[in-house]
Parts: sequence; C-alpha cells; structure tokens
Amino acid sequence: MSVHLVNPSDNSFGTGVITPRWLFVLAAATPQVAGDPILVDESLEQIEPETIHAGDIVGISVHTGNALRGYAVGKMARSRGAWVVYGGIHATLFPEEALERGEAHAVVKGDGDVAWGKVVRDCMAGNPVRIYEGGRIEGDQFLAARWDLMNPEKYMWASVQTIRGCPKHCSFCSVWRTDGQKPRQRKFQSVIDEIVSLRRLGFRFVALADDNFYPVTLTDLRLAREQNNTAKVEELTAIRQERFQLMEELAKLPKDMVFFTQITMEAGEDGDYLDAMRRANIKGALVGVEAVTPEGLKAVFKDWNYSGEALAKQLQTFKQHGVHVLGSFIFGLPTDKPATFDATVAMALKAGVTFAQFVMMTPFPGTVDFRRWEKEQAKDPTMVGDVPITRYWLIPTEVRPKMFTPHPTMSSDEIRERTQKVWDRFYNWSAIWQRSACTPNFSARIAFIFLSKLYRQMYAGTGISTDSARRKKSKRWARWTAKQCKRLFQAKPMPELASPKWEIGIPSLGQAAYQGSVGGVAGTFVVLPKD
Ligand code: B12
Ligand code: SF4
Repeated sequence: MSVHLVNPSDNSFGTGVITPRWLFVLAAATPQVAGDPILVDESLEQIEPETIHAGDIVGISVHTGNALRGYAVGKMARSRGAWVVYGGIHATLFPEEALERGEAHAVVKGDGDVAWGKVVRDCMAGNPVRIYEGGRIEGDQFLAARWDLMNPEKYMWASVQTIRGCPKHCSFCSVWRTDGQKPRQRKFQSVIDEIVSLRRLGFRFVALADDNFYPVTLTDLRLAREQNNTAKVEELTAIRQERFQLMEELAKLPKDMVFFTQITMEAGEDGDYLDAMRRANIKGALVGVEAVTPEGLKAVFKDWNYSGEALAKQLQTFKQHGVHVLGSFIFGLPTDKPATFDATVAMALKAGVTFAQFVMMTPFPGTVDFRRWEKEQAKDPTMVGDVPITRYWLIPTEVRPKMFTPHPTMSSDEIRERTQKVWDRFYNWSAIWQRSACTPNFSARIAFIFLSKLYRQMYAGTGISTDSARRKKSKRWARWTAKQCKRLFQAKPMPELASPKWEIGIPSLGQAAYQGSVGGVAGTFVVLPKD
C-alpha cells in the first residue's frame, strides 16, 4: 500500500516557480506506518496512472482553478481501486461536489495537518468517513514540511508559512472566510528551523506563503488603546512582538537568503516594520493595490487603501525602506472605465513598483462577490452547455469563458484586450531595462530581465490570451525560460548549517509586551564542523 499526494494541474512546465507547500506539509502529516508518501506535482509533470494500485491512498488538493483536473485524477485513481481523498480550499467549500464529481471516498474540510493522519489510518482499516472536519488549528500545531522528499532541482522558490488568516475582509478574497480573521501564528523557532533545513538543501529563495505578513497595523493598536481595551492591546502587541522576533531571527540567517511575502499596503506607514523586513532579507512583497481610484477601492471593500498621489507615495515608501513591491491590480471592477487601464499602468510605473500583475476580476467561491453574483444569477441562470456559469470551474477549459461577471459598460473582450495592453506596457523591454537598474550587478540585472519576461509570459497561459496557438507558443517559451531561471536561483547547499540553539524562556504569547525593538529570546547560529 502506498500513499500518493497529487497537486493537479493541466499546465506542466517541468520546472516550478514556487513549491506547492501543502504537498510537503501533508507528507509530514502522513503516519509513519504508511511509509513515505509519493509526491506528484503536476505543474512539473503529469501523473502516470500505472503508479496507482488497488488499496493505495490518493490525496488530492483542489483550489478552484484546478478542481476539474483534480476530479479527473481522482476518478482515474478510484477506477484503479485506490482510496480517493480531497482537501484544499475548493474541497473545503464544496465537499459534496468533490464526493460526486471527483468520486471521492472522503473529503477533509479545513486544515489537514492533524486530520490527515486519521484519514490515512481509517483508509488503511478500510472505513473512511465521508467528511472530516480539519477545522482551523492553532499556529503551534502547524507542521513543518518534509523538504527531504522534494527534488530541489525542480523548483526556484521554496515556500514556508508563518501565519494563517487575515483580519481584513476584501470582497474578492476568500481567505478571511476560510482561514479566518484571527491571525494564527507559528512560533518563530519552528519557522527558522524549517528555513535552515531548506538552506542546507541549497535553497536560498523562500516565499513566506502567508495570507498577510502584517496582521497588526499601527491603527489597530491605536484604536484598541483609545477604547481602553487592555486585553486587545495585549493580544495585538503579542502578535506584533512575535513578528519582530521572527524577523530578528531571519536576519541572522546566511546573508545570501532572500525572502518574499504578501502584505497589506498599511505596512507603508510602519517604518520600524519595513526596516525589520529589510534586515530580515525580506526583499519583496506582493501588495494588493487592487484599484487606483477611490470608487474602485470602495467596490472591493478596501477603502483603507490609498489612491491617487498618496498611493504612489505609499508604494514608494516600501522601496525607500528596501522592500520591493509586486503590485497586484484587478481589472473588470464595475467602476472601471476605459481610462482606468491607462491610469493604472501610469500609476504602477510612477509608484516605481518592481513587478506588477494585472488580474481579471474573478468571483472566487467563498467571497462576498461570489455570493452576490450567485444570488443575481439565481433569477435567470446563464448556462454553458449543461453547467451554470456560477460553477464555471466545471466547464471544460477549452470552452470556459475568460470572464464571468458582466461589466456595466465594457464587454469581456474589451476588458481582456485592454488588460493585455497594460501587461505589454508594463513589461516592454525599455520599462524592464529601466527597472532592472535596481539590481546590484550585471548578472543580477540579466536575471531580473529574464524573470520579468517569465512572469509576464506565464500569465499569458492563465487566462489573458485565449487562442490556443498563442498559448502553446507561450508555454514553450515559459518552459525554456523557467529552466534558465532555475539555474539563477540555485545556491550551493550548506549541509553543515545547523539550527540555532534556542535558549529557554520562550515568552508565551499572552505575556509578551512589545517594547519597540524586541528583547527576550535570542537564537545563535552554530555552524557544525564538516565531518
Ligand atoms: C502562497 C499562495 C500563492 C503563491 C504560491 C502558490 C503555490 N505554488 O503554492 C502564488 C503567489 C504563486 C499564488 C498564486 C495564485 N493564487 Co494563491 N495563494 C497562496 C496562499 C496565500 C497560501 C497557499 C499556501 O501555500 N498555504 C500553505 C498550505 C500548507 O496551506 P493550504 O494550501 O491551505 O493547505 C492546507 C489545507 O488546505 C489542507 N489541504 C490542502 N490540500 C489538501 C489535500 C488533502 C488531500 C488534504 C487531506 C488536505 C489538504 O491541508 C493543508 C495543511 O493544513 C493562499 C491563501 C490560503 N490561505 O490558502 C492563496 C490562494 C490559494 N491563492 C488563490 C489564488 C486565487 C491564486 C491565483 C489564481 C492568483 C491569481 N489571480 O493569479 C494564483 C494561481 C496559481 C496557481 N495556478 O495555482 C486563492 C484561491 C481561491 C480559490 N478558491 O481557489 C487563495 C485561497 C487566496 C485568496 N485570495 O483567496 N498563490
Ligand atoms: S485580499 Fe489580502 S488583505 Fe484582503 S482579506 Fe484577502 S488576504 Fe486579507
């Protein structure tokens, strides 16, 4: 009997940009009695059906974008006599769909770190239940990933999660509804230990795969103080202190390490935080700008973001503190007009963001936008074949529309074409060359140019370009470029690097008090002799 964990994908590039973390976390959650699981990441290569045997257990993770492929893998595995189990955000939201369409024996809702062990044991005993409630586990229960099972030749960036959940409530995002609004933070020691294990393998680029790396803003703290809410102040302060402690320890890691994360724009007001990020080698962060107009921000419940001149200034602040920004913008909001596209790219260039992505408005399940749209559609459902458009992920990719929610004044084609032009303008050779001046030397500059083009090209296959000839061509190009880029990310393994020896007296979250810079526990790195 073998356990297989499959990350489904229709698009295989041979090289992956970021490791799908769930694969290696669930590997760690697999009970020893079942042996080491076999990991298949289809964004590298497709699964070979003949590797699945009767009685095997196949765990499949689905998000909305890969649900259809995931169900095909599950059906194949079930037809070969395996136990089929789904998990991940989409299965959490639509467990019945995974049971029916994906022919699952079982579905895990929520976190898998604890639940997966029980599922495997139940399957081995021949009696899994239909639904397992994985729930939202606490930060100190998050498992470290089994990086020893990863092929380091295949990925550019590893991914380590330090916190789950986000206190905001943006209308297009499901994170706050599935992962919750209460930040669940891992102890910094376990994060550092895991990163050390990655650096030993030769990984120096690590994505901190967090929903929001800045869970407590200065405004949150101020409001709690103004309300004389001592308990809240203590709770927020403790979360914030743990963040600073983590960054202080990251700063002690080998100097060639580079981290990247996702953060809200409010961090731009918090110079101490940005400085701590810079010292921690968190060189870049995806910042959800979403819209450049106040109306657009209001439409996505993100009116705490800045617009206009203040926006440009706020984004520039990140760079001034040494943190590069990947600005994320959404097109297709009801408030968008033809002029919005020009204004957005002009803002992205003016604000000096180092990378940018321009995504099309997509109603993801579990979001406020989705619920509103589903309600409207219930009155007069639009069908594609026999599938209602509100279940767009079940529509075969060849005929799946690229936009789902109609815009009041622009057609989907117009929005797509204009979005495409924005990508082209932001990533034209001259703009990339100018931005590449931020790199320290010539080879880094070349790497930057490659990466910018790769980034732009990989998106061409995920919705912006529709015709299959262009898709095929961009896939070939992306495959080749990804391979070249992988080389740029390789570092010499450091097998001798040891984890810090943690001193006793780790402060409990409740006791800690933030004092500007953080004292308390300190880790010291010990480099063991080579033999
Ligand atoms: C890091 C991240 C990225 C990274 C890295 C992706 C990668 N290669 O891993 C980048 C920036 C590249 C990215 C890109 C995108 N992302 Co993203 N991403 C995330 C983020 C913040 C964390 C994912 C992560 O690694 N978590 C850590 C692991 C350990 O947690 P996990 O995956 O949830 O797995 C746990 C459980 O779900 C469960 N589980 C998961 N799988 C399975 C399987 C089994 C069998 C079992 C039992 C349990 C189980 O157990 C795990 C451990 O507890 C999530 C937000 C989130 N909270 O999930 C969004 C998220 C997954 N992304 C999202 C989206 C929309 C995208 C993009 C489409 C964005 C865009 N417009 O381009 C692209 C699509 C990329 C692609 N094709 O996959 C959405 C998905 C929504 C949905 N309904 O599908 C999320 C939820 C964020 C959101 N705003 O809502 N993403
Ligand atoms: S988009 Fe970002 S800030 Fe908004 S709820 Fe989602 S994770 Fe939080």
